[in-house]
Amino acid sequence: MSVLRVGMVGYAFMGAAHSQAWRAVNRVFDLPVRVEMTTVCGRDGDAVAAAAQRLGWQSHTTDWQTLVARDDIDVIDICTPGDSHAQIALAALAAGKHVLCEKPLANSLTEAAAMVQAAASAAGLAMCGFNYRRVPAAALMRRMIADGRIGQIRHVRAQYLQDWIVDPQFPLVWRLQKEKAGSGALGDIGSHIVDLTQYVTGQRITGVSALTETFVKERPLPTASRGLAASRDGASTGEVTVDDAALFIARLDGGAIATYEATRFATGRKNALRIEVNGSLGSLVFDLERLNELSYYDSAAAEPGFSTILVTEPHHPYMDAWWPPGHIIGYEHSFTHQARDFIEAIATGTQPEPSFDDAYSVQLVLDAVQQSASSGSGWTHVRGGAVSAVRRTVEAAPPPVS
Ligand code: SOE
Repeated sequence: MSVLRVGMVGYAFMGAAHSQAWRAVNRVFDLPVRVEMTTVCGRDGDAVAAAAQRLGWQSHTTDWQTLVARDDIDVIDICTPGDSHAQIALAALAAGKHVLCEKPLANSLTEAAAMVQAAASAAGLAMCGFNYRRVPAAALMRRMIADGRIGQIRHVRAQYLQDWIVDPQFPLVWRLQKEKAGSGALGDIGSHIVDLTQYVTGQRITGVSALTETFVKERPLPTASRGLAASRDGASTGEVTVDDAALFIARLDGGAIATYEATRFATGRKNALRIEVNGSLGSLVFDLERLNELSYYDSAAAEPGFSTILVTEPHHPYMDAWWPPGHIIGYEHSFTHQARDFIEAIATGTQPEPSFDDAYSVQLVLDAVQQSASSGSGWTHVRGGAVSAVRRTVEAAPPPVS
């Protein structure tokens, strides 16, 4: 069996989730390639050494520039805050590596476009980590919509609700700083429901009308123990420069209309992602807090009513690799599925999805939402198409493995 040597940059929440996936993927799925967790990279030498030990990496480094250029690395997995995605991805693609980059793809359209362009001409393959596509029930939702089970799509109703910054004393962490995170709830969790919509419906969002709000505009600076710098001028608070919540309506190119709500101020809602699609023949509902289930309404049924599909059968997406029917799975499995799909794409030389093009289409929506909200001018068209319409099937794939 050949080997795919991974170098991962970043080791916090997403780094831990990706590590779990790299550790598990060959034990669960029968793949032509074996993953080697070669090196993890982070800025703090002691912390990254501890992370390597805890997460199962063979070695660690503080120098991502050297890491991406190394001959003994095939894949760069980017799990850093958004302000470094473009820099790392561009260097890794230039060095011929395959790249998996956490969502949202970048902090700005300009950076995202550069990443798409680099990916289009690179030897390596590039994918963005919208992991919720890989929850079996979400993948089943897409399959059922593609099979015409709910007919012509009329409505999409999507929400992603969290509450971790309701307390005004919660510190000004990087996710609340525009220069680090690009945007707030919009990019962090709104991007997931935009991607999920486009994935399950197969339709693209063409226009939006939006409003955003920052409820708490000033927050205490994080203490050094949280790994973040205190202000140089001695101030104890700083400005929140991102949105706390983003609401928008949208049109899709297949004729559907949609509503979106992404907020970190939905008190009591910890990580509540829900997407409902209503079609001419029925409806489908996915709720992350019940991720093994898919709710289905079939108007042609003898006794129509919402029924629950328990998505644990071997014929359901990804489930044949796991447990007997009825034995449920969880959040981290979506990352294992993501790793599986990425590895298979590399092994077969096909473009993994979501590609950087797909992720760019999400960025275009985020950008339109921000424009609509900041100008207050209402309807805003999502700028046309992907930077490169190229969906590559890599004919002469680079040797993917060592
Ligand atoms: C934080 O809001 C976060 O970790 C997101 O960044 C993830 O993408 C989401 O899966 C859970 O919430």
